[in-house]
Amino acid sequence: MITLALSKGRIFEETLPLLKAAGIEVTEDPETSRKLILATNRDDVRVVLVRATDVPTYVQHGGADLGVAGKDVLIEHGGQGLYQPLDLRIAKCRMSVAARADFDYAAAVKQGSRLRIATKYTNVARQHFADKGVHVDLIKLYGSMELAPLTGLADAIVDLVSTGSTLKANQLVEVEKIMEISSRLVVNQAALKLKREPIRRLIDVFSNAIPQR
Ligand code: PRT
Ligand code: MG
Repeated sequence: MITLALSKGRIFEETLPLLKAAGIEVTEDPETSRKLILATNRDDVRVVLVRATDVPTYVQHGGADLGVAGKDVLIEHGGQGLYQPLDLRIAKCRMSVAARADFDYAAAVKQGSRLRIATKYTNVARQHFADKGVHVDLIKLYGSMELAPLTGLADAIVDLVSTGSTLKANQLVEVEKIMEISSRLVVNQAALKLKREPIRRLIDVFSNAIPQR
């Protein structure tokens, strides 16, 4: 049995075409079913649904053989014990710094001001500002980062941006791009040895089915 860990939503949706290329069809819809283990048309493949941030943990500890996780999630997790053979180029977005339109980020950086940065991505943020030589106080949040600059909790946020409409709706502007983000295939290292053939085959098919945009 091969167990694949996916999160509901965009990662599940965007992984489906890759699975299809491998002849795998998930026979239940995660949006309507309450099941956390989903069967497929293949007796030897199943999908487990976990929170996006839990995918690396499941795969690292063998709760799943493979998984699909965003680069954002992998950097924060650290990637220990994970083989990362493929950038699947799905669930694309970017990690950026955003602030209120009336906050002069460039000037604050230039003056060497200490910035309060709210984010879920403390590892990425710490590294980014250290590289720039900017002193920051990091405020760890678990969601709704956009609210932080609006309430005075922080000067700026580090968050994912795709269309930009969430920032716009909250009168925030993207002031700096940090990195491009996409999702990777992650594989448990022991599974790679014990189930080498079926896992290799999956990696090969996925690799040929990756969107080229
Ligand atoms: O949503 P939930 O709390 O259940 O979990 P999650 O946010 O961890 O999962 P999910 O499914 O939302 O995201 C899974 C992965 O998709 C992330 O780890 C990213 O690698 C990737 N991804 C791609 C995104 C986005 N695009 C994205 N736009 N993840 C989140 N967003 C959010 C962003 O945080 C912001 O709130 O969407 C909002 C911005 O979108 P725009 O289009 O308004 O700019
Ligand atoms: Mg989300």
